[in-house]
Amino acid sequence: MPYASLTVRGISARPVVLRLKRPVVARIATIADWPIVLIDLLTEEGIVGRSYLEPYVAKSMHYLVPALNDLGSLLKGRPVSPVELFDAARKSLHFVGYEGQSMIAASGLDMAAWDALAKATNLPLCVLLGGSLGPVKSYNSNGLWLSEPATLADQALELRDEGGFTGLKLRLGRDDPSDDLSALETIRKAVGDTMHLMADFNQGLDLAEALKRCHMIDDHGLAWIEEPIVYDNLDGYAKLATELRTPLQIGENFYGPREMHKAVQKNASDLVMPDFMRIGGVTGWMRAAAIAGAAGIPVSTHLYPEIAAQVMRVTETAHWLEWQDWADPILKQPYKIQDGQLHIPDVPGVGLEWDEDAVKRYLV
Ligand code: SMN
Ligand code: MG
Repeated sequence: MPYASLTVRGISARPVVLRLKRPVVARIATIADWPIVLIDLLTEEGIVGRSYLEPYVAKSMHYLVPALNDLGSLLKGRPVSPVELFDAARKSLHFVGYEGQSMIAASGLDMAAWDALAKATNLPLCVLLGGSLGPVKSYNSNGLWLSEPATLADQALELRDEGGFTGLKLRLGRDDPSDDLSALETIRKAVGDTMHLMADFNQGLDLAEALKRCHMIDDHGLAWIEEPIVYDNLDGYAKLATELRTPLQIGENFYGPREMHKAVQKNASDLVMPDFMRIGGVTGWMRAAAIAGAAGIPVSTHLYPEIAAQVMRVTETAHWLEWQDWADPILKQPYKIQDGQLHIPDVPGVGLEWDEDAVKRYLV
């Protein structure tokens, strides 16, 4: 039978804002309300590809939603071939620049296109990509923000028990470095030596401070130290990576695989963790994962646990999936965590369905 592709009809993008159970309190921002853009890629054949974007800043949805609608009009009538749609979307925004909102919109489109294609072939996305259904090792990133160190022991246990996790991420960058040390020690005492602990400074330090403060925690057996300095100071990262024994982790701010390639060439980190709305969705991830695989660098994911689980099943140097349940309130069937592993449902595509009653409540 000849191959009949799906045809793009358009994109529907809806902005919602959810209240976080444990607000983000990081060195660079406090976020209590979490913006999400729900994307439906409509096809002439009736199949709907779904994805979402989490752009941190609610106001940015004023620009993202029209950008997605524009991509829908631009691509109307084209076959749903995700790599070609992604490249067409990128080229259409070439003069705007390759980073920022332009990449974020193209990434949202890309993830929805892959979902549509997988649904059309009746396969889970990880199977379409050449892998198999199965669990993915995850750490819990739902909390341990910059709160009072004494409160963190109970929270760490709570987070561990949300899904039998063997890894937890905490945030560092309090004004007084000794408060960071107490936070770290309190958590370590509560969860014991076998727990993998990741520590994220959220770009909060300058290089001189980072050298000092990372050395202070360098013998704490951390799984990694993440983003101590501003994300694009790759020379600074290369210096830190040389100085520290603890693995250095960066990548949630790589805009596309080429930016990651630059970081790899500069030996800017020991580990990488691209984010799906910045690396270029599934297409960008596959290209970036090939670079990391060739360089022998372990790859972890950032946000978007559902897409993350699918691609980690086919990622050569897959390391840790970052588990966050922040989109769960608008999902009909959130993914399940068990024994510290995320389980991919046996359904065509990615398995994202919106809970329309919840969407009505949170629509802005
Ligand atoms: C992060 C994620 C989401 C909001 C703020 C900070 C963080 C991470 O950098 O790596 O989870
Ligand atoms: Mg981070």
